[in-house]
Amino acid sequence: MKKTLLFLLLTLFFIKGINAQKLPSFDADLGKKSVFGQEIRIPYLDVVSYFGYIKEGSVPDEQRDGKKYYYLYLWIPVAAPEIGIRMVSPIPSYLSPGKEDFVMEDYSANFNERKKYFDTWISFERADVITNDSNFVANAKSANWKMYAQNDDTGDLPAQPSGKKYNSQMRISSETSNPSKALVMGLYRIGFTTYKTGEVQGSFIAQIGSVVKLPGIKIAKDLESLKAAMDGK
Ligand SMILES: [Ca+2]
Repeated sequence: MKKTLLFLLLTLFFIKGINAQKLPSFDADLGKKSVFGQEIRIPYLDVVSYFGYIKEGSVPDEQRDGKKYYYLYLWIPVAAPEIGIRMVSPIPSYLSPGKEDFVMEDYSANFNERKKYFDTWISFERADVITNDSNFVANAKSANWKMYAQNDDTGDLPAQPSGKKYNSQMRISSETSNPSKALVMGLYRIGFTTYKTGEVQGSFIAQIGSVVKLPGIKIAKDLESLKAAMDGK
């Protein structure tokens, strides 16, 4: 009896310990309710993670409004009613990639430097490319991109080592009445840079949350790698 109790207490302690070693739950807007003045949200059903690192002297994918922009390309294989995007820098020491997670080569190569961080700023855009065929990369390179949303800071995520809550998070709802802002199947990209004009350097974790399962979702730092991943190579 005593042993059982001890076991239960230890298990509880262990579970609580694990829960304390996680990012906050990534909750959806969809189905949000207010009960007795308290906001209740349901966590995203599917959350995929990308572990990355931008090293010193990296060449950005683009200069936009004087800012050094990097992209993560996403293939979203099914239409989604809502998608959440968040980015945390640096990657907290208690997080490491799981089997399902996407990992950038530079993340593993710069593992010892993972405490370096930047003030994240993110955007989410969709390309007018909706089919995966042999022209995918060429089509994607000349695609038109539609801006869906941008975010600089959120109070929902842990503070950066500076003590400032400068990490980023946003939720995007599919606008069914406006086809140009619908979350249809196709090619998307998360743009990221730093709030102040300057160098983007350090480790980051990007997460994509969805209220529906996204089987076959792929994330990659360039279009060629994305195409290879989409083709299962
Ligand atoms: Ca920020």
